[in-house]
Amino acid sequence: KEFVEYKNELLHKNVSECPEIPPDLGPLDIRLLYNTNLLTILSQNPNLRPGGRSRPQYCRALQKIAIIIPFRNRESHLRTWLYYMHPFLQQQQADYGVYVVEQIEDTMFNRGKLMNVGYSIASKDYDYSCFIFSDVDIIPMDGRNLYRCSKNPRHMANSVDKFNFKLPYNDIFGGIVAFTKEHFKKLNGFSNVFWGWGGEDDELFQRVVAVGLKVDRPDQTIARSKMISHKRDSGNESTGKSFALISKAHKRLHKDGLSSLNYIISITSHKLYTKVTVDIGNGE
Ligand code: UD2
Ligand code: MN
Repeated sequence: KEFVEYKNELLHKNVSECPEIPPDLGPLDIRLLYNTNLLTILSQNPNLRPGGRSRPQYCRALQKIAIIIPFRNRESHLRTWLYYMHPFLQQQQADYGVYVVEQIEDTMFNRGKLMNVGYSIASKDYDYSCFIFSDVDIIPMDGRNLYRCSKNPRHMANSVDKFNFKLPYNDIFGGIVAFTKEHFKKLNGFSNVFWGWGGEDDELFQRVVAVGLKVDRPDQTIARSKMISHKRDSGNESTGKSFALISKAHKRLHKDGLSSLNYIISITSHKLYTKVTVDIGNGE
């Protein structure tokens, strides 16, 4: 078996590069009420490898993409995401892996810290060059919306139905963001100190600015996406502390983030994704 894998690797190195723009992409019919189950998704994605990995068979992808999803108690959203996104990413000829980072314990949710954990685990798994940090509840409506990194950090949730396909404010940086490995390291990842809802995304934007980078956004027509409607989760209330934290973002940049990450972890390889289960504490 190992020999077969080794041979496959060698063969794959020799196939030609994939085109920058994959063929046959267009608008998609996304119906979020669709209720599916994991077996259906599995049968519709026969070529997935363990841990929710895939890569194009007949060409070599230009980027290796880790998709990091912060998660707790959103099973039905995750099923919907997997149902749409595995075919979507394969159609885009992506070389990718899906990492669902689940916070156990019913302490306050910490989206930023979960993203950092996902980055650090995925980096050890494969030679990823691009990291896409995505909420579990956003589904793109057009195949031409390439899930890729670009020259600058990219905000990809710039055309969500919930906000009437507009930016609710100029510097919004939530929902889905894509970073090259180099850029994510440069800004020391997300802050780890945002517990509860809100602010971690705005802080990340401040970090991008502080290290002198600019933000790209995809074309707003092509980037149209749906967010599954939901209430605020319990355990993810707003603490009201974000605003004060963000105003000091630049002071924490180098000491709070990837450089100060601590957690207790277990990793399970599911067929549709790699589940990273973490205890990230409660901020004390
Ligand atoms: C906005 C942002 C989101 C984040 C949040 C503030 C957009 C489109 N979205 O979304 O990225 O910045 O505000 O923190 O700008 N989650 C769980 N379980 C929980 C709580 C959260 O799995 O109990 C995960 C899940 O992936 C979810 C994400 O965290 O999609 C963000 O939480 P949200 O969906 O409640 O936040 P929302 O929709 O207000
Ligand atoms: Mn949401």
